[in-house]
Amino acid sequence: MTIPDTQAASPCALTRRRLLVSAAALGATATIGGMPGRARAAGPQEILSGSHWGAFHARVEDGRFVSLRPWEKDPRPSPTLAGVQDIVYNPARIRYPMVRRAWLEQGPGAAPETRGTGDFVRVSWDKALDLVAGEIRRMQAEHGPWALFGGSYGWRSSGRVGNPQTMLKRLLNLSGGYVESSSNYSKAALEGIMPYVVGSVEAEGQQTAYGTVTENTELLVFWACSPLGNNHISAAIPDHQVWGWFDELAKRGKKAIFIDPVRTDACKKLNAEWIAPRPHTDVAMMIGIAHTLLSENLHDSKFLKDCTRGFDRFADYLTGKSDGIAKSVEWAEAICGIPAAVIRDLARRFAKNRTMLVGGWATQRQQHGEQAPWMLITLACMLGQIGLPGGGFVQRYHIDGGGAPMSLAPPLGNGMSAGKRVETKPWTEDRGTKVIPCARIVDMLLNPGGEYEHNGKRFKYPDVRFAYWVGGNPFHHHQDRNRQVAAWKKFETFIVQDFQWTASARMADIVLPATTTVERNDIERVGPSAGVAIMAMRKIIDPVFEARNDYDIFKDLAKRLGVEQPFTEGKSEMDWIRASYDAALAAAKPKNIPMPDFDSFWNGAGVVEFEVPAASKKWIKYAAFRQDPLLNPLPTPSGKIEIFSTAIERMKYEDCPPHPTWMEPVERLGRPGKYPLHVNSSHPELRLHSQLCGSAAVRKLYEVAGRSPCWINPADAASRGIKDGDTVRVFNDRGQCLAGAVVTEDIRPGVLRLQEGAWYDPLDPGKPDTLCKFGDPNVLTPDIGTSRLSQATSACTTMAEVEKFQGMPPEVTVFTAPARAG
Ligand SMILES: Nc1nc2c(c(=O)[nH]1)N[C@H]1C(S)=C(S)[C@@H](COP(=O)(O)OP(=O)(O)OC[C@H]3O[C@@H](n4cnc5c(=O)[nH]c(N)nc54)[C@H](O)[C@@H]3O)O[C@H]1N2
Ligand SMILES: Nc1nc2c(c(=O)[nH]1)N[C@H]1C(S)=C(S)[C@@H](COP(=O)(O)OP(=O)(O)OC[C@H]3O[C@@H](n4cnc5c(=O)[nH]c(N)nc54)[C@H](O)[C@@H]3O)O[C@H]1N2
Ligand SMILES: [Mo]
Repeated sequence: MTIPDTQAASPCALTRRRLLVSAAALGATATIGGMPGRARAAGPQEILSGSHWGAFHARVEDGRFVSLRPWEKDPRPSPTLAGVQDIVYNPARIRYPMVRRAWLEQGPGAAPETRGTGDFVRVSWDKALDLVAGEIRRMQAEHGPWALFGGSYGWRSSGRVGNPQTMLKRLLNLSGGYVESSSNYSKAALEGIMPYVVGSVEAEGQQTAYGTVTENTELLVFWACSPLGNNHISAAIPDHQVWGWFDELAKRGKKAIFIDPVRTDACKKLNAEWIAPRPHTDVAMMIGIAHTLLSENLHDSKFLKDCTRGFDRFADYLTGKSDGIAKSVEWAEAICGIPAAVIRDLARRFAKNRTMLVGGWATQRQQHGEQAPWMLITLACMLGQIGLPGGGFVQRYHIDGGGAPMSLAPPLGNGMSAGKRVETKPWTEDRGTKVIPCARIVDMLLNPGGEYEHNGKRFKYPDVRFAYWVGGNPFHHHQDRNRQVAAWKKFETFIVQDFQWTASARMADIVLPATTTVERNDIERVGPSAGVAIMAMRKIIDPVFEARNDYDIFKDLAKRLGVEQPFTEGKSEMDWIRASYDAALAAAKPKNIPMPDFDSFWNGAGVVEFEVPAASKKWIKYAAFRQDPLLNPLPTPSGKIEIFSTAIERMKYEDCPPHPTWMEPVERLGRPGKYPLHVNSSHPELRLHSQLCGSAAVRKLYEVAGRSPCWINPADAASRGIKDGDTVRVFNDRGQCLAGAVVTEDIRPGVLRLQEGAWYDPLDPGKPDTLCKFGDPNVLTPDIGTSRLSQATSACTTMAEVEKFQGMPPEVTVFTAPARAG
């Protein structure tokens, strides 16, 4: 075995050498030096590791990660996996610490209009860390903890220990405090409303097992849900079990309906019925179905009486007793565009069959997004099948394999905690809140001291001047890009720590290059819900260029801020990995679940698999509650599912009434407005948000005219003279972007699909209304809260127009480092 020279000097390489000796002495062959599969002789080596896109064997030659192949136990490897290698050696890689020139020469806050122009100066790591630590100290001294934003949201990488967001919080907590963010961009409206309805955030953990549905469900309804496309990835390491489930459903010819403006892969796979209402009108359509159930006496009065509260109030709304408008199928048709007869027929079929309503989350990422999940559950309550095998509702089949049966895998430890908060200055009420809803960040920047409402209370925005972002890409995930670019000028200092030149990194004052997971060690679960295995994510290669591990960066900052000991607790990264595994081991022991000790695990196969008990495969959510709602109440005020909530009624929010309600959004398809087309910014099959967008190998799989694809129905394309493969310009009053036209019958007329996560590539950086050259839908989306209840993102409330781009389209330049930052 040869150890490349670059590694020989590292402590890790020394450990490997020592292990090599002992492994050889024991006569081990395949397992050498913590690198199972490494051949003893010089030459290529293979290392097993994992990522958001799957587990894989990495091939290493002369210290370079040259290729990968999927883990043999992955039943359906994602085509994106190649990107995991491609992003390591990539022209968009951040090579060195960088500082924006004006900031460096003139100080914090100088010439904010040069943010994003790419005018960076390379500095040494020492200098960069001095600047960052100095800024944290200055902010705390001149202002106080309310001036620092550490709520850095984002999906980072897989890995239990290498969580840079926890590290950032720990550093900022130990060194004076900061402003935090709450909830997420994924399902904040659902998380806002569900505690009032079922007493928990609901769409977490084990859902009714796939097998239960296969065996018992007669009619499977996917409502705004893309169960294959969205299961390519996972927060941990995906096991892709859902494909096996779909094979089985297809084999059995399971009856399924997909209600979605897009005909998804899953819909095609099951050869299912496709119903495409106008986007943003699902609540009206569901209410129409509910009206039929009530008027035709198809609802389950016993279930409603025993297990729910407030149906009578909702029934008065359905019939029009409360507001004078009967919510008939004809009323619903006028809103959602689906013929009344079809809506009525759906109601009858739902009631006649064992029906499972499977909700996705796009409909709650819209203005009034609280209503769709609430109404889905209300519909399920009326059908009365909640808690029966294969009936009721589920809101998590499309992510992290939510219906995969839970294995015996014990939970891994989470590495370090966010630590103890030691505030430099007392945080008085006039300084504003300590926690903002994450999607309200731009409102916060534009209105320091401004008041807002959230979940029944009033808050005040703090006066933030500094932000440090790790593991997230706000110039992908946030809405109304141009408003955001303008608001960002408020920051005196914006720091981004990432491994690639995302749009956010380009907007930074200080850029710190981090490693990717293949350049460090970590540990993770395979199959998050099911937890079929625990896997070592072993370091594959040494850091590329001057990239450093997040842990080492934060450790050095902690040292500069005088908090190194409380930050590290004297532990190395490997000590934290061991502690994470040992937590699982400790949980497994009393249950007699077999697991090797850490050293055998790490130096051995690097993967421990777990059994799936038979009972898990038949798991039914809410079964105990249904069986005896008095003995097993839900943690709501009534112990039942609340179709009417007195707690919400007390808030008096006209944008979130006390029972599910149809409310017109600010803009939607089917209502007079300036722009005629709905923009569907659903999640990309072949990326995780903006992650892997930097990979040319993966982009090749979907790019059109060198840009992100824009799906358009043939009718809409023809009336605009757009042909498949054309470069198009999508625009509204908020912004504009280019994209590549895909003319397809798989999208409903009146709807465009521009998948989220396409890198923002401004033609004229920092200028309002500049053209994004690659296809970021968030130049078009509005930055408004769903309601005062949740204050979640309304990304899916967007209308626009599209035209064929005339002239020579500008070159896409976002996939290489800024010219002066090479
Ligand atoms: N229009 C529209 N917008 C949306 C959505 C939508 O449906 N429509 N969806 C929203 C949703 S649900 C979400 S969750 C958000 C997602 O938004 P984000 O989570 O911000 O998106 P990611 O692309 O996953 O960004 C992760 C970033 O972390 C970096 N990173 C990865 N690993 C590491 C690491 O180890 N260390 C460091 N320092 N950095 C690392 C990556 O390079 C990348 O830049 O987007 C939201 N935005
Ligand atoms: N491959 C891949 N998988 C992912 C992600 C990713 O980036 N890539 N992101 C992950 C994350 S963080 C999250 S939060 C989840 C997101 O999970 P979701 O929010 O459920 O995912 P989306 O893809 O935005 O939307 C799901 C489906 O809803 C449809 N839809 C959109 N608007 C409407 C509407 O108004 N009415 C109806 N009936 N249907 C509508 C879309 O066309 C799409 O097919 O996905 C996760 N899975
Ligand atoms: Mo998300």
